[in-house]
Amino acid sequence: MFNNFPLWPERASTMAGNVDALYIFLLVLSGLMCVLIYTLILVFAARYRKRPGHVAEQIEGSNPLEFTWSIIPMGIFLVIFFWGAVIFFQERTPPRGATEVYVVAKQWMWKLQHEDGQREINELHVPVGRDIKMIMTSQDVIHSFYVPAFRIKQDVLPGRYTTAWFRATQPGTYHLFCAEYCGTQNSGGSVPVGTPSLGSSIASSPIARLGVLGALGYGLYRLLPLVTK
Ligand SMILES: [Cu+2]
Repeated sequence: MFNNFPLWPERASTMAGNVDALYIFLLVLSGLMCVLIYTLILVFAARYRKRPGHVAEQIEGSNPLEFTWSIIPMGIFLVIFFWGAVIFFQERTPPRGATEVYVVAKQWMWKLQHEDGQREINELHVPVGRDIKMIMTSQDVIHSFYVPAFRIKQDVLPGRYTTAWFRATQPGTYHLFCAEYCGTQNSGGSVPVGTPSLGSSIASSPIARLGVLGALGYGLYRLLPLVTK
């Protein structure tokens, strides 16, 4: 139903539904609180307005009231905390056996290299239904790998590796943005998601097809100690 809602990007990864559910929960909760607070303001303003013949009565606190308005919000905040934490850990923990893609960001492009050495620029061809883990670094400034349809966004920093992962759920071509203001031309790319057969044909292409530089880069990635499985 939300796929046609213009304020929502497409949902094309296993994570997208979870992130949206939490977001919608926060939106509805904030909306309800807003309505409740403004309604009470209006009701109390009318009910306890200054009138001739009425003298204000001093109210000296109430323990049940204090406990109620402390415990109920605390419960709600804890729900938000644990729900958010579960999604955070899912997003931060690439599944074992994920297919690795090496990503180097630079002004202004994404350079991506598959496990078998195949390279792409500003495009990441992946199959549906496979876990893809990006191991990323930057050649110059801070960039941010952002695919709205997958609900993933991860800073890409010079001198450090960061990772992100996703599993695409439907074929299509999705925007790949840089979500950092990294220069006068923020880089933009796409993630074409194909069928499993397309993906396996990409994955099975021989490393021998690489140029010398590509093979060197592949070897360097393998050697660097920070690249983890
Ligand atoms: Cu950038």
